[in-house]
Amino acid sequence: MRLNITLTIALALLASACAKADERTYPLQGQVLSLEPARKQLTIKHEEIKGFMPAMTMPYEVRDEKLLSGLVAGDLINATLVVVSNGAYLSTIKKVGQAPLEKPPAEAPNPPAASSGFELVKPGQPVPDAPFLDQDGKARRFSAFRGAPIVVTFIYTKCPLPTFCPLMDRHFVTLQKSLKADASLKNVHLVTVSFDPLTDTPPVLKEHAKRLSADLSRWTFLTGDRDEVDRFAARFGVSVSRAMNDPRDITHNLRTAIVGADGTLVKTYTGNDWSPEQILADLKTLGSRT
Ligand SMILES: [Cu+2]
Repeated sequence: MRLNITLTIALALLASACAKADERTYPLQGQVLSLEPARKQLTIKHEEIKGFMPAMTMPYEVRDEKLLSGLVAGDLINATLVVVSNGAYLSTIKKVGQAPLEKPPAEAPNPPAASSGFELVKPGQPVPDAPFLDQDGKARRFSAFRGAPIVVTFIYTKCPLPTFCPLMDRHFVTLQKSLKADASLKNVHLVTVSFDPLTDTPPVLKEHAKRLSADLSRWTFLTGDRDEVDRFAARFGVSVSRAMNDPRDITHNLRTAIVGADGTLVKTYTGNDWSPEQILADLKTLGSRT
């Protein structure tokens, strides 16, 4: 019995040591802009996290929803950000003050079309066209992908948070595998557009594709003129803002979309809570429709 307990403790210690191996923690200071207790999420406008990411406004997750109780928008907090290989969450949150809210959270809908000049594409409407460069530096217009259904997403390769752009990459890796395995979906093409052309040049995208084991005959990485990319992405609901003093300091939301073989929008997925299974299911209904 005694031996058993010792063994159990030893195993538990070993397990926690392993779990901690790739875990990094950072202090995070900022202001709560909004709370979504049902999704165990809160949006925080935070200061630079030294050695990890610039100042940013982003949604963060908690694993323990009790951490959110008593918090309201406007609270100033000190928190601990835990980053693991495939996720990130806040493990402690301490309220240290209150301040008036300045501006709406980053995930707020884009400004009305009249003021921005960019209207969101609606399902059934043709998606915009734009010139891009692919990972080989070859000129590719978005319209050139017509003829096959496309799943398109928007990322930047330097994105530090595993639950954001890197999650889109992991989902696309999963999609690539499933599309290969399903004969009825074998013509579906994956497209990843970078909204950080300054860093994400064709060679950088090529290296990124390699790291993801992307099959370039089914998955294309695009970069291009920053204004063109921004205009194109905005039509899908992507909003990107870059710091004045460092354009690589990017605050962004996430959008992923299915575009039909005829070049019209089928469906847009918001944020990071869609699953590859959901997209596969939607692609299948698309296949049976045409
Ligand atoms: Cu990102």
